[in-house]
Amino acid sequence: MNYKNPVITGFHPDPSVCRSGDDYYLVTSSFEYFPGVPLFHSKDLVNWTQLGHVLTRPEQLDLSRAPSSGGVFAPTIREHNGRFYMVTTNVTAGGNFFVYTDDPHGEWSDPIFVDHPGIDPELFFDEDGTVYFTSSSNQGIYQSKIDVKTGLRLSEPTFLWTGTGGQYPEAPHIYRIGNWYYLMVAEGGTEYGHMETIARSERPEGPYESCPHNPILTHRSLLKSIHATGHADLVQTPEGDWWAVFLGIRPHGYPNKHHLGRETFLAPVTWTEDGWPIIGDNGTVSETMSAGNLPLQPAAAVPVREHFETSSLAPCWNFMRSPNPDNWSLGEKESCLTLRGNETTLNEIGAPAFVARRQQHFDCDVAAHMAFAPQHDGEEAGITVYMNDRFHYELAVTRIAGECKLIFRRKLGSLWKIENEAPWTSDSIVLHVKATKEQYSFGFSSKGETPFWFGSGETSLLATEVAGGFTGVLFALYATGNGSRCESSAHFDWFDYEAAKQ
Ligand code: 6LW
Repeated sequence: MNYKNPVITGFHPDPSVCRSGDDYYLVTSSFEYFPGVPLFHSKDLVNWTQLGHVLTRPEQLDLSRAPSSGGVFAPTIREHNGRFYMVTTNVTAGGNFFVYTDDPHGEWSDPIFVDHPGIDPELFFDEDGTVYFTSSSNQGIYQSKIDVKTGLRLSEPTFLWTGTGGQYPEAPHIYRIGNWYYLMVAEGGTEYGHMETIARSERPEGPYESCPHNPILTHRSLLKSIHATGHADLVQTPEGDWWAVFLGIRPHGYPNKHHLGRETFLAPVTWTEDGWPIIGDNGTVSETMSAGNLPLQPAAAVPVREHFETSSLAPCWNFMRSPNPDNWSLGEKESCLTLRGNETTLNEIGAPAFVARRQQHFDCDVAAHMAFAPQHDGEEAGITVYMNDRFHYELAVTRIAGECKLIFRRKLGSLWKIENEAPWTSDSIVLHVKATKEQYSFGFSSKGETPFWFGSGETSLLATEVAGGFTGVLFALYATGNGSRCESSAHFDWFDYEAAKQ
């Protein structure tokens, strides 16, 4: 049987995986979005279901000052003696910390901060009980011993390895396999020069000897549909096979551009005769690969329509930064998501009324029914296709000079312009976005019938190569008072996300 890469599509970078029995758990980074660190479960490494997030409480995660692509960087997940640990960095508040749980389907602990520099931390539990904290700092990999109960550092950070000479050696992971300690890292930067390299030692502290076959994964300078492969983590199946999860991108057009962010890929790992792992086909991977012995079990399909009927939001939804509880509610109006805009606009480093899900398919249709009647000039609500505070498109109802209007607006760097507007008298509207690989089309209808198309924007102008940063495009329902708090609320009673049939 074959499987399709990426195994988790859309903005899901920096994957880390662990196994407990025949259950696999995987986390990805989340930057300025709340809750932090999406958490997935799988029985087969191919089909993943999002359980929720690791960092769900404001006490666990302060994103109030996180700029776009600040906040939570790459996490590592590990299981040790029945306890699960997730370690990461809040680059905007507090630095390195970990949380733990004995039930990955439940709540995780408050953060335990660790006074160790750098990003991309990992915890390695050695057989003698020593716990090593390893991270990337100052163009090198550094390690200290810690007390995992308190987070206190028990030794000074010491230098381990710089990798093979690529920029940004990062995402270190240590594995005890056979008689060796392997130290695997990403190098080259998370863009087109990305790669994965490995070294080994008889001791966790080194000295580490570089693998003669490095890099063990890279697509740099190859003619491939997948690029930027790297930032890998290894896992062994109960049957003894090894697999790697890692990030990659799917650029398109010329020159290359990608707008769905960095996604999570999977590839088999084979071992050379001299005892080194190689990822995929001699360090390269494809969109269709053999699942080998993996016991494929398709995950349940996520329903197209979100009815907002439950007391909490489904795991796919996200807020911008530390959410303001006054900005949103469920159930205030029956079976509706209600957004009440505050003064913050989508162009700022703040917490606007914003509830978003990732774009996970190049071709997809999004629609939402909104009831909204702006009472004051500047009150605005609608749907945004959002890459970051400087690059986004929106279709919205607003009031300008006493008149209610439907607008289509584009924010592209320093350009900010309403491209189309029309008088709007109804307090009910269905907003539509149709995405293809090249273009977003924005339209409206009254009950969800064929939309009247009202504006469009290139996907390439929201791409990472243009907009910068570490994230990918999200579709968000939002509201803003453009400088003051809205008196009028926007009510959304359904939201559709439908991948186009292949
Ligand atoms: C991640 C690090 C990186 O923590 O980007 O470029 C950071 N390298 O590995 C955000 O994904």
